Amino acid sequence: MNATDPEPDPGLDPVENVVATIARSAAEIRQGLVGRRGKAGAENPSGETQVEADVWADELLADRLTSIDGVAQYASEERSEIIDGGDDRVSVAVDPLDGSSNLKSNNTMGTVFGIYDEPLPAPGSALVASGWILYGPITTMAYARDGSVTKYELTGGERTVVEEDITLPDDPLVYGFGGRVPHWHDEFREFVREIESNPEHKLRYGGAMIGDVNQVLTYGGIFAYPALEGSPRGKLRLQFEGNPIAYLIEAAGGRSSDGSRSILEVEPDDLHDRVPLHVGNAEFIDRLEDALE
Ligand code: P6P
Repeated sequence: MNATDPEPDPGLDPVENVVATIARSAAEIRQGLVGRRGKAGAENPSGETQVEADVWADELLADRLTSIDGVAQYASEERSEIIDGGDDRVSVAVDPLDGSSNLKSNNTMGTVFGIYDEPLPAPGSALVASGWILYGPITTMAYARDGSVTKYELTGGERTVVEEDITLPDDPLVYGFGGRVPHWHDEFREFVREIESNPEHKLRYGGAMIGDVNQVLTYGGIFAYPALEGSPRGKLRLQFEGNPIAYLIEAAGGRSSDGSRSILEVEPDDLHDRVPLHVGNAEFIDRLEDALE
């Protein structure tokens, strides 16, 4: 850790130290995006072109989170191997910059994290906390632990609670679906048509899953990046995106599904497994699973 790194607090348990360190790093990550918008000349383990900020944010978080007592493992969407510091208490999986393709166009991006109490790769049922930082007009954090979701505003390394015990609004408003329409399975396409047929519902799809999911958390609705013709596991990663998002949305009273069951029940084979991701109001996810049966 270099001199300017925020110091972990030995008085906090590892989970709170991880969350506090990520929150304290958000302002620096946001500032560090400037000047790091170019291609890094490499691909991540999922075969996606990395931008400089992907690599830089991953190295910053790896350095800080592996320095925390109680953190056994650090894994990231941007690196093929797990940093394994021994049999300590928690394992941290991070998508350092979700939606980094939005960097060039200056649109919303985020940092997604999941804290597991089992070695990785692990099912979402092993999560003890998860959340995300959103680099929007304001830098915010949504954080789930012990079945409760809290939202913070982050300014200069400090975090201020702005909402506690958050639940999805009962009347779903927004929807956003990834992948190309011609590649959607017929049953999914039919489900989407039903959602779109309600004039109350509004399309929100911004190219960074975390921005779209945060809209679902705020306004109610559904976000999905489904199984596609030719990509049966969809695009999003189970450890770094699917599980943390599902854990938080379920803690907020919503549901998640891989098409037939909660994302949190999916047993991983590999660290970089993809998963068809559907999250939102329970009524929508129930209807989706009926449609895909
Ligand atoms: P597409 C960003 O690269 C990401 O992983 C998610 O944040 C986002 O929802 C999705 O991919 C966008 O994928 O196929 O629409 O470009």
